Amino acid sequence: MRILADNRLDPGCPDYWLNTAQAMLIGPGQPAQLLHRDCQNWSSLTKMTWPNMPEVTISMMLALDEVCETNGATRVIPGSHLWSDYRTKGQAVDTIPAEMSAGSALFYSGKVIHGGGANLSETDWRLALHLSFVVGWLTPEEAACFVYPRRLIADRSDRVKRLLGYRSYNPSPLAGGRLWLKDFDEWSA
Ligand SMILES: O=C(O)CCC(=O)C(=O)O
Ligand SMILES: [Fe+2]
Repeated sequence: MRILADNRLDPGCPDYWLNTAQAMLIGPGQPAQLLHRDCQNWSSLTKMTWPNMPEVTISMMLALDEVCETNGATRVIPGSHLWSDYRTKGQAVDTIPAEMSAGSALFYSGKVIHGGGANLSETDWRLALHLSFVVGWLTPEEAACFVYPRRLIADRSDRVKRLLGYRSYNPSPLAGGRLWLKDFDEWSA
């Protein structure tokens, strides 16, 4: 994931950060999620830049147990990141299920159409983790620095702290971002 993020997320801007880290569980009988592109969380940018939109967010879906078509595997439309009109939603019939054994992962561009599948089973939960990053010049969906308070991350590296939102934005490719600034010094309360 790190290699992908380093290479794909606006390589001129190394300062990407955590967007979401969630368990994504789909229970028996749950209907399919609407098909969508994750980049449309930042819909103004999508509107302004599509079809030449830079890669601003990438995601990983990690299977914690077997994930199959019947229990709600993520459905994807390969190639939809290249469609000329971002408003084209695609049809269920165009999707394929990303079936995985436990421990496997699906990595996908924020520009590709996808959605959680319907869980058609009677008892089988779809157990997966979702992790996504977003470039440092956009605001993440989750406020990670409140989810992971300072006492939990005190011993972590500066890189991990920055990924979790403990940082000001610094676009310099060399600096790799700084931690929070106050009066232009590192903030260390
Ligand atoms: O649960 C899934 O398979 C996909 C979830 C998803 O795409 C999302 O929440 O953005
Ligand atoms: Fe999504």
